Amino acid sequence: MRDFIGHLMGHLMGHVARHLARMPVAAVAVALFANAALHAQCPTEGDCRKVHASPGCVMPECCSLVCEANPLCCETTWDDTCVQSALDICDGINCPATGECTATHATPGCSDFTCCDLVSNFDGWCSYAAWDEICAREAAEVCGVGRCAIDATGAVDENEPCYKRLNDGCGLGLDHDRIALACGVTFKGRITNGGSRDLDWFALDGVGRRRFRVTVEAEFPLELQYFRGGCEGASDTKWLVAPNLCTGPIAINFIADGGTSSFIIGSGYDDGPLRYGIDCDDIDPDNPPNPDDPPPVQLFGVHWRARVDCLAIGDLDGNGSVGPQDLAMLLNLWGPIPTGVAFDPRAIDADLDGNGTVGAPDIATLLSSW
Ligand SMILES: [Ca+2]
Ligand SMILES: [Ca+2]
Ligand SMILES: [Ca+2]
Ligand SMILES: [Ca+2]
Repeated sequence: MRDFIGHLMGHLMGHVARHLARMPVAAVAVALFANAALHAQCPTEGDCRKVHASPGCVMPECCSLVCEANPLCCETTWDDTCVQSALDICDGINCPATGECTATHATPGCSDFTCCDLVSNFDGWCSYAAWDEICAREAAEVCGVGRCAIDATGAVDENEPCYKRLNDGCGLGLDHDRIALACGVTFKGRITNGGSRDLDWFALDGVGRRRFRVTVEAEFPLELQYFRGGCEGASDTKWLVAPNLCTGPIAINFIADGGTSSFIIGSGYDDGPLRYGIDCDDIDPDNPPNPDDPPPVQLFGVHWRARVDCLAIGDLDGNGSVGPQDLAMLLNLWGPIPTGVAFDPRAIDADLDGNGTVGAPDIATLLSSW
């Protein structure tokens, strides 16, 4: 149902509607609480939606909202009036709630406040509609993972302030708006999704098929794409990889097609892009923040690091030379490339000429780069 609604809304009203459909609770909660400390007595024990003898209740924001309106709820007892206020005011604030965070359940929210709050902050659906399989997967990917910090000393900066979009490829037009590729160079940059979603595009354009290895690490949920073609006409996203958060560098050894193609760093999961939760505190000199604006939302770090290596096309194992192991790998993969299975860029690609089959011409190509 969620997929259907998301899909339908995406088609009907485009990006904005889809964004809103997934974001209502987080946006409301952050707007409400960013500038306000929690009420001194909140949170305490007891379900906000049920009468209990002790003052206060377990959901921090809801407890605060109710006690601001009716201080007795935090001073004497959580009675019928407090429950009624909670039901009226706290609609959609469901952290914590019944149910394991890593297990699917039909009700919104889950039992671990920190995890429930984190996931709901970037996927409002989870504390608004139901804790579905996507919420459970997101919880498994991000909850309990400490903040990771990457070391990008000496790397070449993408030079894109958080408030500008300078290398966003088809978002701007490909001609000048991608990071120029340089073999053997480590780049660093930041991804932010406050305002429009940041994507950092690398230009891989060239004559003929070429092999690259990209080694990437990030402080945020990382999404990698290979985009084939220009912005008009028949272009497509050939693959998408979303490794778990903070699991260290991942290396992808792949063959790029001849002509125009791009490698894209963004933020997201297997289930979709991350559109919320990595703001950045760069100040835009032309548009400084209003003191009444909520502060940046920083659920994750913003930094990424990516090294691009240009390999010989016959270097299947990516060890820097073409030799017997590469030939052995090619022979192992002899025959037609299976169709109808999702392309995995981490799989070894031995179809050096890209004709859909690993065969004699590919051996010739491999030997020519021996
Ligand atoms: Ca960037
Ligand atoms: Ca960018
Ligand atoms: Ca090799
Ligand atoms: Ca071939």
